[in-house]
Amino acid sequence: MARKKIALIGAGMIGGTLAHLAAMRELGDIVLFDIAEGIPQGKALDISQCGPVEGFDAKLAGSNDYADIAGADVIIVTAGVARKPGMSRDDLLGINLKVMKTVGEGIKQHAPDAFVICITNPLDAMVWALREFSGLPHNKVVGMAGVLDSARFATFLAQEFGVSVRDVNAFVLGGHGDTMVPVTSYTTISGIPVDDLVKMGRSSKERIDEIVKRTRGGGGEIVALLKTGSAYYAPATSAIAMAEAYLGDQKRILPCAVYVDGKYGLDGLYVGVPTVIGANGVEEVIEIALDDEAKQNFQVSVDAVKELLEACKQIDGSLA
Ligand code: A3D
Repeated sequence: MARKKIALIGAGMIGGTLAHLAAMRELGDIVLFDIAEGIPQGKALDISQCGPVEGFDAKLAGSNDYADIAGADVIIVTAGVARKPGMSRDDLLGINLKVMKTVGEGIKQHAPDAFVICITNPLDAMVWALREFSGLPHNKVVGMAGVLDSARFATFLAQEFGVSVRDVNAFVLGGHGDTMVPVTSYTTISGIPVDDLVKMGRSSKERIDEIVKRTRGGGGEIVALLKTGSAYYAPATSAIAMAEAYLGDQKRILPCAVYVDGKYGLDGLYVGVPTVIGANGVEEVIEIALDDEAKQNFQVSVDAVKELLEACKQIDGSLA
């Protein structure tokens, strides 16, 4: 069987980490694409030289030409800029929207059969725009945020309860950012709901509320520490888990930013919900019952995503 091909659009901090992880796990041969000349080539060469030490078989190539992504099975998009001091949210939106346009057109022309995972921020708007510009089916274009957000939630909960991260199953819904909805009633430790553990006196509502708040601000906490960029190890690992679910037809239920039409009261919006990922991409959106508080929070999140989409449509008339 031919080896799979993974194309990484954007060879920055997350792109480089993705390439390293994908090579170590032998997901396939890897193409790093970027508009910056030399960066994707240099990273590809550097990572390929890990091969003899790690013992992985993966060919890596760097490119500035979209033709080189042809035939990719999975594409992970991190191209764009991060928000810098003095830059408004609309400035960022305008810049990354243009990037999504060129990336979407590149994918449409050269790799229309790929499963595409978008990471570029603002996530819920960019994954929508990328789908629009690429014209790929909705089930083949997803956004990575929920896996990362729930990993952050799980990390903090494992610390709080003094248990292994492996036993924590954390549940996060909604858009990526301040309005995300960590749902404690569906968050369990070895099957025991966190809310029950609180009732058993193993933590308090106040402590869990603090953890929820810290999870919502999880990206910002890392930006404040790094000062020159944003998180990249955990975002890359999270996207690789999604790619593996697709490539291995694993039918994993992962929180992803997907196109929701007819569930959660939505008629066609990209937002974070539990999703079955398998060989057909998004195979199912799972609609769970939400309590009143989660429902309200989810609505706030949905409204924030809708506001971003309106701003995108103002900037690029072709999206209206
Ligand atoms: P960075 O290291 O700056 O890499 C971005 C790369 O994109 C750079 O190498 C640029 O040269 C390249 N680039 C810019 N324009 C284009 C273009 N038109 N075509 C191809 N490549 C281009 O950033 P990063 O890797 O740290 O982060 C990438 C993105 O992920 C940013 O938008 C972050 O905000 C976002 N991010 C999202 C999450 C989520 O959970 C959703 C988490 C962390 C970062």
